[in-house]
Amino acid sequence: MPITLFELAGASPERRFSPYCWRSHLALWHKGLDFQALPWRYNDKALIAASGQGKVPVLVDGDQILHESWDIALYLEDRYPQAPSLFPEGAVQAKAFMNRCDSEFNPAVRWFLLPVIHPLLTPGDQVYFRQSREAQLGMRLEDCSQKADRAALASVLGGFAEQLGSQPFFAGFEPGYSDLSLLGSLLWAAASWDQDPLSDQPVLKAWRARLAARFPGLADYRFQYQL
Ligand SMILES: N[C@@H](CCC(=O)N[C@@H](CS)C(=O)NCC(=O)O)C(=O)O
Repeated sequence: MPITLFELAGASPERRFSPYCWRSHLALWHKGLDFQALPWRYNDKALIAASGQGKVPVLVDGDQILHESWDIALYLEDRYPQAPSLFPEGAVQAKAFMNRCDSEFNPAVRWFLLPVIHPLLTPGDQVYFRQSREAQLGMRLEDCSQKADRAALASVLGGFAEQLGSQPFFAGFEPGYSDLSLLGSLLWAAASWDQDPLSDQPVLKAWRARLAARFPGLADYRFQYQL
């Protein structure tokens, strides 16, 4: 039985916009593993109940059921050591970089994304998304744009561009989980928002094009602009 990845989808099944699910999806591609990536919606909690929690990504590999994108990456590295390593940069560095994506880029971009994701969801998921996100944020989705700060986003991206410098990938000469983490977050944006956060970031744009070219399967999914 092939590996199964449950990942968040909009009303259109080829619109996948979870940054965490993309990390697992890209990790499976990076390792060259055979897998099926099944669309999952917020209201499909029963489908992943065996994982003992209610969030995706969920990976099923034989009798192993995993959740948490980082734990999935560690599992794949351990279970499939003969496939290309996910951590050429070292697992500690990769985790630190992933945490930086989660603590710097994701919070800066989410104000642009949350309002545009809502209409892309199934009608049932629209209700769940509005209730859960508005309760978390303490504001209406429509008011998120007041927090959307282009200068703050540009400053975060500038920091990433500086770190990349003249290296081809964040992990070094070859891509690693650091690269997959930031690309995962950028695919969250690309799947939902019609504006490219990298439009004024030539260094990162060239990095993304280099990395995306490694994953021809991206062509099967729906993005708002050319990566
Ligand atoms: N730390 C987790 C985060 C997973 C997560 O938040 N997934 C979201 C989709 S982006 C989810 O499934 N949310 C379900 C819900 O809000 O009910 C990971 O890295 O896997």
